[in-house]
Amino acid sequence: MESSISTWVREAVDRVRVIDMHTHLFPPSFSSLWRSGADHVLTYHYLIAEAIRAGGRSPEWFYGLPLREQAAWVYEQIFARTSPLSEAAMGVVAIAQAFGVDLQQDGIEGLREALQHEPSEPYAERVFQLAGVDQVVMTNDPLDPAERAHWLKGDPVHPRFLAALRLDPFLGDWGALRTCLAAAGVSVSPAADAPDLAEVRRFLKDWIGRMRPVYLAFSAPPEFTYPSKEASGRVLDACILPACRSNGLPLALMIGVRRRVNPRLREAGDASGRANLAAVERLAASNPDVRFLVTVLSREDQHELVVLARKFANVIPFGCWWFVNTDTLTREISALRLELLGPTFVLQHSDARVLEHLVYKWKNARALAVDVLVHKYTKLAEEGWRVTRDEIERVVERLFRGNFLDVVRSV
Ligand code: FIX
Ligand code: ZN
Repeated sequence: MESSISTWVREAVDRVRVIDMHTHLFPPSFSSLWRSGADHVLTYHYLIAEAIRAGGRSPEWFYGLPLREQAAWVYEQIFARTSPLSEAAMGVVAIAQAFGVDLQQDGIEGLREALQHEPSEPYAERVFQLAGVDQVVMTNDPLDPAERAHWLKGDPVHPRFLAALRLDPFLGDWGALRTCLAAAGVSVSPAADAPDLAEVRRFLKDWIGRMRPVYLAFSAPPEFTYPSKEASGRVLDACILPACRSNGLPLALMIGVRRRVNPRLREAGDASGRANLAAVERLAASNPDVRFLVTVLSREDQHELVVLARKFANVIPFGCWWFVNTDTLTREISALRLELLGPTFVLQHSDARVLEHLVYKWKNARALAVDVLVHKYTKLAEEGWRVTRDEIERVVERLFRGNFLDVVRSV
């Protein structure tokens, strides 16, 4: 029985076509935002933080280099001078292997030759096939001028790329939001009063119509609280939640990020902190008609989130985000979720920033699913349950795509 279970799980996990519910990827038509190729793979902000630790140079020196030299320097610190043992470094080794590059023999030049830097539909297709991914969800910021330009030009969105309307600035400081909105041609007063909130609602309606997102989302610091009398609290209650309701869209919350604790490191300078999950509890309790996809950044919050999800069916935990997306922690978190929720969560998302990240992030997610599911199904069989191949396939399908599709379709 044990060997059948292991074969059935492995085969189901190998075969499943993933829906990746959170990435930072863009389709080839959004050319200025497209990221692929060896130099981008090597300058992933996870690796920049690690290389600067190891290499003894300042962030200012590093960011002063052109992209190719940054990549070569990261390569030197992490791959040439030591073993690439971190999660992100091993990811590069896995990408190289998937593209037939022997990194130790061919080095960075081998990787540059095998991976394509320019936007290309056939290349995107090849990477999706290698990763076994069907569709990815982007992170779409209507206040980002570069991104806005692509949408306003009407650049076509490839069907493999789904949109998610990302609203971080709407949950931040009202003054800063006013400035961003003004740049997008929307004028609101310092008061954040009813007419201002009506303007924000109009802006969201307009962008939901243009992007056709599968969910709305924001990331928040540990201090995120609900309800709140601040302007951000009013925007959430009077604009974002109504937009979710009237469009039948879930809201994704990514809580626990402390942005730019080391601003010199730029994107690599964010850290994590413990969230206030009582705020999520109040949000879920007061808005039972909205579904919340929730991920938390600190390891310490994972158990509380799962317990909360047991109490509120409109809370759906998703993925192991960023600093908890490691070999050790994804197993711990996914097993915990299965133990307290059964297969009613979204197993993983990639957070890919560079196209080829899909390859290693999903390879890791598949390996974690095999480990956790073989263990659980073996235990289930020992308890006397006649495990079938069919039920394993259904659970794998739910964890890698079905649960997410149910959330975005069923509201
Ligand atoms: O807020 C987010 O979506 C984060 O995932 C990113 O901002 C972060 O930089 C990242 O890439 C983590 O994986
Ligand atoms: Zn992200």
